[in-house]
Amino acid sequence: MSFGRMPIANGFLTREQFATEYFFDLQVGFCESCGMVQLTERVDRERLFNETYPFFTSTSSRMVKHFTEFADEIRTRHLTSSDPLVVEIGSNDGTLLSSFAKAGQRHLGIEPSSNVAEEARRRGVQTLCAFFDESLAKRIASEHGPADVLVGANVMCHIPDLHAVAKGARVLLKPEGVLVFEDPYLGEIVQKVSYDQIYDEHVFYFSLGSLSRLFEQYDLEVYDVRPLEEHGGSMRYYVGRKGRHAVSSAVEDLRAHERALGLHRRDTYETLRTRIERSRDALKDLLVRLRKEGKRIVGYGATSKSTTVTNYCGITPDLVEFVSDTTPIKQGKYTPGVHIPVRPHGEFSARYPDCALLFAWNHAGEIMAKEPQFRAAGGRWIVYVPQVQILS
Ligand code: DWN
Repeated sequence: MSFGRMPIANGFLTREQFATEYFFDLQVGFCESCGMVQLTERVDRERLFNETYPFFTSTSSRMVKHFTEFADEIRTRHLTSSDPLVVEIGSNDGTLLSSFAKAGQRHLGIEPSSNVAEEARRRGVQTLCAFFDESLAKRIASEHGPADVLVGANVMCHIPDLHAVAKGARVLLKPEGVLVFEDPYLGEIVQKVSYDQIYDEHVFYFSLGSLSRLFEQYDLEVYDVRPLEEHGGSMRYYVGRKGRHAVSSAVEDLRAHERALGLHRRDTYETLRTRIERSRDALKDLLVRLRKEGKRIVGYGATSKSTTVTNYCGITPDLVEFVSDTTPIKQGKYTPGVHIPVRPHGEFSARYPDCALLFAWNHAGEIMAKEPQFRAAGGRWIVYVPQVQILS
């Protein structure tokens, strides 16, 4: 399926940069032989992850709590040897690893965006500014010894060469070591029509079926899975050397669920395409109608995901006045492609709009809990996942 020309999802820019903005064709395809859903054109990784990367995990208090709990799970379930080592791929601002740093446990973060890597170091998290692959895994193993856990949160789906990660995991992990990672789950994307998960950074949209086929090439297997609510519906996968870990019943349950959803069938994605087009039309029609009625609409959360929504649906500044976002590096800039101004949250609360278009819908619980005054002032939330609606 094609979403047309797209800018860099996290390419928030200044007015002076409009003329040189980079665009590419955002297309996603389904491979019938390996079962993977993935982008068919990729953007160079250095364009995406560099010293101006604007996403910091710690901007959401719910995600900070989530990663504290994830760290606790890793510690109790997987770090049972003496003086264990945990390595995180794509460690961002160190939100997950800071738990290990505080506890004085051996850890190492691998983060290619230097600005967020620097933030992690400031928090006391040991961080290497690099992309993870087999040769880096060899280097880490020789300098630090083998790892007990290799972890990735919302990272694996960003890595074009998954084979390099699988090979790296084999090189770096102890024989009983575990690769544990979580990413947005394809089954949720299909069920919720959350097509905004599709953008340049997300090269892959994983299912258990596609990952199992990938890992079996390296004598690795997914031996456990855990569904998560984070990021609109994610899946945590536990991967180890084949035969080293008991395979949980959750794995077979998820296989059955995927068969029932038809994730292995082409027609599932043809139906999804139609549902995405309907969602696009419904959202655009709603915004146009509200504007004709004289309503002010402001976006909430300048997410990467919103770049797909605004550009694919044609949501321009005449429909959405500005987008409120708490991330300083995004404020004062414009959203990619459609160039809606990004403003600090203070501008949202100083003069509430009639409607807030919830681009950060994956943080809906956290956001709505802290915005009771918007509702009290008569403001209404517009959401588009799982369907386009004004919340009553
Ligand atoms: O995979 C990825 C995920 C994990 O994070 C990356 N490729 C990039 C990023 O995706 P995203 O930008 O879609 O993530 P979020 O977490 O949905 O972004 C939320 C945005 O909303 C941030 O810019 C912060 C902002 N925000 C806000 O203004 N007020 C967030 C909260 C919770 C708030 O209360």
